[in-house]
Amino acid sequence: MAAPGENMRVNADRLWDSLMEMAKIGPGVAGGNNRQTLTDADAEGRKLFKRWCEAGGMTLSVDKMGTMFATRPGTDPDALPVYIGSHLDTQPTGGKYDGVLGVLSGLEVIRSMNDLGIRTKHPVVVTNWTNEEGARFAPAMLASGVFAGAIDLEYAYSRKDPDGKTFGDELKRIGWVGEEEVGARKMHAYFEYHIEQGPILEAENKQIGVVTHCQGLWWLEFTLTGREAHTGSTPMNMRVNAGLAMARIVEMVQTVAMENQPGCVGGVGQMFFSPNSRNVLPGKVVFTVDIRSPDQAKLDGMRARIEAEAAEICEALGVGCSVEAVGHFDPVTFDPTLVSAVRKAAEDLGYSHMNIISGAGHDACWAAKVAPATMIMCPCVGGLSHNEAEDISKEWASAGADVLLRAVVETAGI
Ligand code: HGY
Ligand code: MN
Ligand code: MN
Ligand code: MN
Repeated sequence: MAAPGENMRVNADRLWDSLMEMAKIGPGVAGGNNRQTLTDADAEGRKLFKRWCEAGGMTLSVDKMGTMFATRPGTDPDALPVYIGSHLDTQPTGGKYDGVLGVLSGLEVIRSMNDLGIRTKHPVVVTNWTNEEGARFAPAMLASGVFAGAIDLEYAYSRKDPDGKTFGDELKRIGWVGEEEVGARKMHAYFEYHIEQGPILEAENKQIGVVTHCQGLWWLEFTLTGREAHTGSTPMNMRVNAGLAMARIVEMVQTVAMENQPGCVGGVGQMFFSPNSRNVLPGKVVFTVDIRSPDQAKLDGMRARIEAEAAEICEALGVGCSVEAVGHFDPVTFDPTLVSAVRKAAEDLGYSHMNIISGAGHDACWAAKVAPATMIMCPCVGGLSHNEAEDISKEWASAGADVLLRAVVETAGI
C-alpha cells in the first residue's frame, strides 16, 4: 500500500468511466447533456451519485436546498471537514464535464483514498450543489449562495422557471428536499476542480490552472414595455417598439464591455418576446444582461453605465424600462494557503501549471465567503463550454484529479 505521497494518484480509467456513465443521464441532442436542475434527469443523476457515494463507504445528508453532502469520516470526528464540491446540473445544451468533473473527481478522491488505505484526520465531504447553472432558475450558484447566507431560502424557493414553475415546488416534486438547515455546516476548507471553460490553459499548453481569483458578475434582468401593434399596418412613426429598444441595449452592452478592455465581458444569452408572434410588435421584452470583471470598480461602473444608457434608449423610443439585479457576486480572491497547496501538488506531480483567474462563476465563489476556498482547473478543447461539443482528454481529467487528491490529503492531514 503506497504511503501518502509516493505515487499518490487517482485511477484515471475509473474516473473516466464514471464521467461517461453519468453522461448517459439526460443526454443532449448533439453529444452533450441536458440535465437541467430539478428535472427528472437531475433526479436520476442524483440517485446514481448517491449509490456511488454509499458504495464508497460515505454517508449522505441533504439540506433544504437539495444540496447533497457525502461524508467520509476522519480519524478526528471533532475536526471540521474538508469539502470537495461542484455541480451535476447542466445547461440545456451543456457539456459532459462542466461541474460533473468536479463532483466525480471528488468521488474518485474518496475511492482512491480507500484503495491507498489513507485515513485523514479531518473528515472529507463531497458536495453536489443544487442549481449551479442558473439556466432554469436564476440566479446561478443558487444553493451555494443560500449556504453562504447571501441569498434568502424563501427567495430561492420562489424563483420561477420560464414555464412559471417554482424552485420549491420542483425540488419537492423530485423528492430532494432535505432536512438539514442550509449553511449550518462549517468547513475547514473547500476545493473545487473544474474545466477552465476558456482557451488559456490549452493555448499555453498547461495541464493545471492554479486558480487565484474569480471574476465578479451582475445579471441584470430588463423588462421593456412597448405597444403591441400590427407589424404591417402600423406606420413607423407610430410604433412603440420594445424589440428595437432591446436591440439597441444589446449593442450598447457590447460597446461598454469593449470600451472596458482588458478584463471585462458583457452579453445577453436569454430573451423573451410577448406575444412572440411574427406579425405583432412586442408589447413586452424580458432579457438578462450578463456582465463580469475581476475588477470591482470596472464591474460596478459597467452596471451603472448600462442601466443609465438603457433608460435613455427607452425614453427616446417611448418604451417603458425596469431592471432588476437577479444575480450578483463580487470578484473573489481565493485562499493563499490553499492556492499554494494546489501549486505544490502540481509541482510534486510534475504537471505544468500556471496561475489563472476564473472567467466563469462557481460555487467556490460563495464557499469562499464562509471558508478558506480555492479551485483547480484543467484545459478544455478550444476553450469551449456551455456547448454540447465541450471536450477534454482523459489525461487532462485525471491530472487535475491527482492534484485534487494531493491537495485534499495535505489539507485534511494524516
Ligand atoms: O454562469 C456561470 O459562470 C456558471 O457557468 N454558472
Ligand atoms: Mn460549472
Ligand atoms: Mn456552467
Ligand atoms: Mn457587490
